[in-house]
Amino acid sequence: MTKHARKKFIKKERSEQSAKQLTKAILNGNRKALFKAITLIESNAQHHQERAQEMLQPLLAYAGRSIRIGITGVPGAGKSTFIEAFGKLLCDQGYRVAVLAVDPSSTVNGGSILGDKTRMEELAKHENAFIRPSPSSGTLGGVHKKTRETIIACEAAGFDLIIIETVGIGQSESVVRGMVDFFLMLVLTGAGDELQGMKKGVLELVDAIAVNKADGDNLKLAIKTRREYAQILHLLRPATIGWETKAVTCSSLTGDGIESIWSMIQNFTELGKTSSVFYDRRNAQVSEWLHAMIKDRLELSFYQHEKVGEIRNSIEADVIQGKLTVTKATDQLFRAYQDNKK
Ligand SMILES: Nc1nc2c(ncn2[C@@H]2O[C@H](COP(=O)(O)OP(=O)(O)O)[C@@H](O)[C@H]2O)c(=O)[nH]1
Ligand SMILES: [Mg+2]
Repeated sequence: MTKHARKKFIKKERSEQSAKQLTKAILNGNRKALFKAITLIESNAQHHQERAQEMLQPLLAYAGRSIRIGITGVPGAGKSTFIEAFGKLLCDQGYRVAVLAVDPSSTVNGGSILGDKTRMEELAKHENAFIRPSPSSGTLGGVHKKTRETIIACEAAGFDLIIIETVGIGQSESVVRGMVDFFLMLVLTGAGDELQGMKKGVLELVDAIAVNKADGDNLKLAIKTRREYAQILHLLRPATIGWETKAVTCSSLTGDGIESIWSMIQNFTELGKTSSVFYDRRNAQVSEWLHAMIKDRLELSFYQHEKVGEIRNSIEADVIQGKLTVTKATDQLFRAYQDNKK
């Protein structure tokens, strides 16, 4: 063995060992190990990614046993406050709850993470809770992959519920729908106004709408808003086969309606497991994840390809000037891509 090869071998041995140790610690529910694991998952460094994969592979067998809940809503709808109340209720009942925040806006507005942390202060202190703010960088697709892998690590560490908070900004909702079992949207009173600005499509992604802040002077209006949503939902396609999308009210401040949201989610899960809709969705989600990753990687490999890079601009110019059909241009680029691979 050359000196270099030996160095490489030792490095690999070491990282394998530490990945194994990490895997073991996670299975023991060690919170520090889980934090470390997520840091590895979120890192873009090649050697971190490799270690993350070594660690995740054996964890797979222990994953999948939680209920994954997505929470969306416009900023200010009360998501963090809701998660605090809901999470505490469940933690007090002995469930172990992990909260992951997928907040693409936090890259732009760094303050939101801090804000959320303070709002979930009590939950964060609970021995049964684990709170992890969103990755601070990456594309939507990248965040997606990392969050999914983080879910696996949290499940292997024994968390019964994984709550994913997202910001209602259109694109992130379908991403989160693709990784959760139950999707809840928090809304504010005055459905009319909000519905105008909201794409109908979002209502077809969620399993329930909760009109939050149904307390004090706002209670009456909240009840009215709930009814308006219920009427609209009747006209739309439900997100989950065999489940009618529900409209409810709740207050994260007084706690009203929070317990019944939990009963609703339990009911949803039981129904889905009996009919197998629950498992079918999970299977479809994993397939989608695989296909999305293949697509990402192919695209990257195509655009990073040297030969493709050399001819791409001139071919594109020909297309724009009407000298070449788009199909022919694609054929030429693919030929360059494939020739060089052989
Ligand atoms: N009255 C009332 N205020 C609430 C309720 N839930 C949240 N809030 C307030 O609404 C504001 C936004 O809440 P936050 O949880 O940060 O919303 P997020 O941006 O959706 O995470 C905060 O000032 C909360 O105190 C509620 O149920 N009732
Ligand atoms: Mg929040």
